[in-house]
Amino acid sequence: MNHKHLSKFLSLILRHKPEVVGITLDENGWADVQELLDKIKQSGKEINFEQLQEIVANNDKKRFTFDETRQKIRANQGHSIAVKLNLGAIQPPDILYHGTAKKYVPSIMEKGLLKGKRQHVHLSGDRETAIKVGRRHGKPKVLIVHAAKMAEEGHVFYQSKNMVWLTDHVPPNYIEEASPS
Ligand code: HQG
Repeated sequence: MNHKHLSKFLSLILRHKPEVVGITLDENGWADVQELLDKIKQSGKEINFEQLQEIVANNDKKRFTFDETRQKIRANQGHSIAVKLNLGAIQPPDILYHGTAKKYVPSIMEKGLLKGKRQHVHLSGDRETAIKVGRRHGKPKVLIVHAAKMAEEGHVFYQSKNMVWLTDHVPPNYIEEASPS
């Protein structure tokens, strides 16, 4: 498998369905590296430790991290299964961005941003990243989130190791439609 396919397969295993290769994650989302490699091979796909290291180091979004011993690996964010990432609450900047598809905007302006199947709502620190995230769903639309105001009013923010901003829910009153750039 090439880098992109392996990265997608690892996302599936480490964020959503470890059972596809018959492993389990611990409560903090860590998988045993040797077991992961063995079970991926048993599932019929080619992977070795060097490729895994390459993905951890060079993946475009730094989606995965080893522990200090390199015996464990986990996804930095994006989980649908319940894992405790033990991220500390952190003060967000004034404004964060959410990239979505145009077709979702009416529903978002009504209900706010919902985390859906994931553990958090995902926000980006810059508009360019938000456009890329939105494009995954259709014609991209960038929404401005008044994050500092949210924090002031009691909403908690986290930042994943790969710099994605996370929160539980963004009510509509903190969301503004960005003018097309
Ligand atoms: C939308 C990628 C209707 C939301 C990215 C999004 C990210 C609503 C979709 C990470 C809604 C969920 C997550 C509402 C939210 N009504 N639609 N009330 N509230 N939505 O994929 O944020 O490449 O679960 O706007 O970079 O797109 O996988 O979330 O369009 O960080 O590493 O519902 O995934 O990272 O879609 O993406 P997703 P997301 P990776």
